[in-house]
Amino acid sequence: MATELVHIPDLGSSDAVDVIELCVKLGDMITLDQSLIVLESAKASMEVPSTAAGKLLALRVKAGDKVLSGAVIAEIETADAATSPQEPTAAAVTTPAATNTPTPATTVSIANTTPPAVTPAASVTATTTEQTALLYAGPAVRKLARELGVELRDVKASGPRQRITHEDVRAYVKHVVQKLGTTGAVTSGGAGIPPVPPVDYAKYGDTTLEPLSRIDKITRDNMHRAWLNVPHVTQFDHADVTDLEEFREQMKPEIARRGIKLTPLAFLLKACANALREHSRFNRALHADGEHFFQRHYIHIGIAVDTPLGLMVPVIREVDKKGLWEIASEVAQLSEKARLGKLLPGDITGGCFTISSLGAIGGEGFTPIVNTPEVAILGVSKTKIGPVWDGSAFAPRKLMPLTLSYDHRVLNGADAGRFLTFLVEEIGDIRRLLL
Ligand code: CAO
Repeated sequence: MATELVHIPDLGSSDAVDVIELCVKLGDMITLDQSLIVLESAKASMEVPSTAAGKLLALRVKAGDKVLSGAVIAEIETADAATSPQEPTAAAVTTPAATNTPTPATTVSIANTTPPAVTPAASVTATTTEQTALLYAGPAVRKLARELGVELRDVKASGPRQRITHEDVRAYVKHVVQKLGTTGAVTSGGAGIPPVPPVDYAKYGDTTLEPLSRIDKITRDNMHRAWLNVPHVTQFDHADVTDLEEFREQMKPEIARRGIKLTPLAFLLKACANALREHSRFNRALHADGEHFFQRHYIHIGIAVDTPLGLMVPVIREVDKKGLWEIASEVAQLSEKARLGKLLPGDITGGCFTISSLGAIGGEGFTPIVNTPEVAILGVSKTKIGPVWDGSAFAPRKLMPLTLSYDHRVLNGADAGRFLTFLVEEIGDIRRLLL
């Protein structure tokens, strides 16, 4: 018998994330890849799988803790591991040795603590007593709350030691529904925005009131923020993808051999990386003081992914330095992770620009909302065959509709015209992607 330590994987970010749920309890027999805990950042939640199989001897974190990459989360007694556990340094864990039951009295307030140096070994930081106390709920209750889109901090606890029960969550939902009645009055965001008048929908037919999912709530807030803050303008064009599609057709045997799906999106990502390099104003972000801008010197591009959980935007890093196969493979991996709800904070942050492709779904064009603080976003619609004048006659060509929405505080119409024209040229003649 030996003991193995399980760590928080590389989150791809130096920000601490919340432990929102423990999925296992002491003494459980753990299988490889079984989810041990659930982490949640501002943008996503993720389950941390076990890297060892065996009996759970100790949990070093508890719900409400904040953790960083590399923190030890569990000790597992394995049947055949040869190594003994490497103990974290004394400074590694600032919360008490974790048990399944959080003990608010022994948690340390951040305000009273000098934060330890951030090293993988010193990665569990303390939470405030208040925060921990508010998060007293078992995994099943947390799951229910997540499914119903309920913030646990809004729920009044009635269980022993201020524990939130299933009933508390249901009572909260009932209370909200009663409060809203059948009108669903939508309040104004303030700042002089006129509120939408309430409507008694039940007057017109049967209705039910359903909660938004957590990801849908995040999208709601992000879109509203971008819509209110960013003066949007959208530029339209078509790229002639006849040659690109012919090339993809020729590549079919190699696509099959490599097992990597080479869709137009990989070409678009590469073309956008070139466009961002040539038109660096598109790689700016406004400083909050309104007097400066940040000029990014890297090219990370987000792709909007439609998932059963809601809209997510994983980010492909350093697109300018990658080849088409590598990009295509990352698109497949990240969109799969998004669909499984397994994106890590590092997968969804740091984007410079976004592509939203509805090409596989349909439509002739749409005006995407800028993923602020980025300053532009490309919308891609379904390729159709259309007539193109070749100087003497109309020829049938494959045309891909492209729309570019941009933040008019940072970019002008002429910038957008140049950027989109450049993109159309790159996609129209894919040899240019090499330049
Ligand atoms: N025109 C015609 N066909 C297209 C196309 C286009 N513009 N873009 C892609 N296609 C084709 C692909 O080539 C593929 O067909 P083949 O297998 O024959 O090559 C098929 O459509 C399916 O593509 P896909 O969706 O699997 O892959 P993708 O690389 O085009 O897109 C992803 C990946 C993750 C972007 C996509 O699956 C997705 O989630 N799109 C939705 C994005 C979204 O919701 N945007 C709105 C956000 S705002 O609410």
